[in-house]
Amino acid sequence: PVAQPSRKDIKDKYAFWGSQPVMQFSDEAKDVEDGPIDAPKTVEEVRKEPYTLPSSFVWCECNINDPHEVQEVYTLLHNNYVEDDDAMFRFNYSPEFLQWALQPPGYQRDWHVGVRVKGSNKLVAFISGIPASIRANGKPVPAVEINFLCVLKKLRSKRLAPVLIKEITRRVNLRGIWQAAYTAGVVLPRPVCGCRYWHRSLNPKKLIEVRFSSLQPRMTMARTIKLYRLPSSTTTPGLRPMEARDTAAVTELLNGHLAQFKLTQHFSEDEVAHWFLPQPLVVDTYVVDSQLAQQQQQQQSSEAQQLPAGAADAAAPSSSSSNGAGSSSSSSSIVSVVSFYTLPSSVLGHEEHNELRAAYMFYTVPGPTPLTQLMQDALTLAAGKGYDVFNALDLMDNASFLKELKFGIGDGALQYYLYNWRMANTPLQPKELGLILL
Ligand code: NHW
Repeated sequence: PVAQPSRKDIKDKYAFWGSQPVMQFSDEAKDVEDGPIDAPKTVEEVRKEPYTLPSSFVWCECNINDPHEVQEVYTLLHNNYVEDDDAMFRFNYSPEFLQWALQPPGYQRDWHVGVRVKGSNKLVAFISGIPASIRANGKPVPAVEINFLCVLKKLRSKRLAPVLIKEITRRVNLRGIWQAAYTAGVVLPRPVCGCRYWHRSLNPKKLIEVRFSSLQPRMTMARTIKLYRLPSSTTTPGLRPMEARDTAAVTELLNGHLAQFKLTQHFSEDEVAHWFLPQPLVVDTYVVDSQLAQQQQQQQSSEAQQLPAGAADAAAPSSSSSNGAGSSSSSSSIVSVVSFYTLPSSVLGHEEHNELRAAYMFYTVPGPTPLTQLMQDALTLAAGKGYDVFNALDLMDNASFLKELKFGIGDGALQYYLYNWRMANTPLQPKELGLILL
């Protein structure tokens, strides 16, 4: 079992999605050209009144900066958001994470849409959008990313979700944006790409105890623990946490790297600062700083010279540590980036454990550092910080390290979608995809 939603069989009729400007299963691949699906509209043509809710509910804007209101959204999601098929785990996004995820540069408060019960004021549904510059087949597509769609369990199957989706669409359209990207575990018309989650055990004993994973045949617990043991320190010279002064360099590296993918995001410096500067229990980003690597090597070799004869060779720096050496400005000495975010899952109905601490791979730019080595270091750092599992999708170049680094494939798929945008040559292969939504 995994903490991800799983695939639902493709239905033959989608009452709501069949009426929306999204690619349909019936679209012939040969006819598909990149571009919007709906005829272009102006902001003036967009409906001014909110969509009608059943009479006992009202719309609200959730102020994510307000400690009480972010707690209300947190509680709704904590009790009602995505579960795995067997209802053993449920995503448990923290309030701090929600503040980060929902308030990037250019965020709009009226895109944090809630539904409350009239009278009691209880928050019973939520959907959010944030601005993002998407690139699809090389074309810039100003868009929103939609996330955290949630309806209270007791109010399910009453067609509230389509109303939430139409209302956020209206509010986004009112600001002159006509496209969106989103992901879901369920199959809807029509995925631009289907990805799989892979899981790397960091704390196999706990993962087995909570039945996230099981003891493999002919394996003992002791052997399993040994199999997944990681080194106590990282190996890439010059690896250090990202700092504000690295922002320009990281932006350049990231956009340069992402340009090769068919569906991806383009980041401004402000966005990079927001999405990547480390925040405890929200996001971790490490950079490889070639100047630091050089200093570490010099220090190592001067230490080695003070060692008895013969020991110097063993302490000599490895050749991979000369990456990018010779650059003089501190910003351009950054050659690689690796990042992950923190998304725990609640463990449902277990006497001993109530939380699974999961790190999720975020954007990574290997540069001259071998990706497998960089990811091994990310696993080492995550294990050191006490995470139980490290999750990664099979997108970008990830297939190159997953098996070697002992990730196992999960049973949940993650589908990627675009709203009001047709993309030629889809579905993409996961290795052509360079977009990560939270
Ligand atoms: S995916 C996570 C979604 N949330 C959860 O799974 C939490 C637990 N589940 C729930 O809260 C990440 C409910 O089951 C939800 C559905 C609310 C999911 N995406 O109200 P009804 C995101 O947040 C369709 C889209 O009766 P319900 C991304 C379903 O196929 N549609 O169902 C969100 C059916 O339509 P059909 C989904 O169970 C992206 C209709 O909803 C869906 O009470 C949103 C049934 O509605 C899903 N995950 O509530 C789209 N799950 O055509 C954004 C079900 O089949 C689009 N449905 O009849 C772009 C908008 C912005 C555009 C701007 C230009």
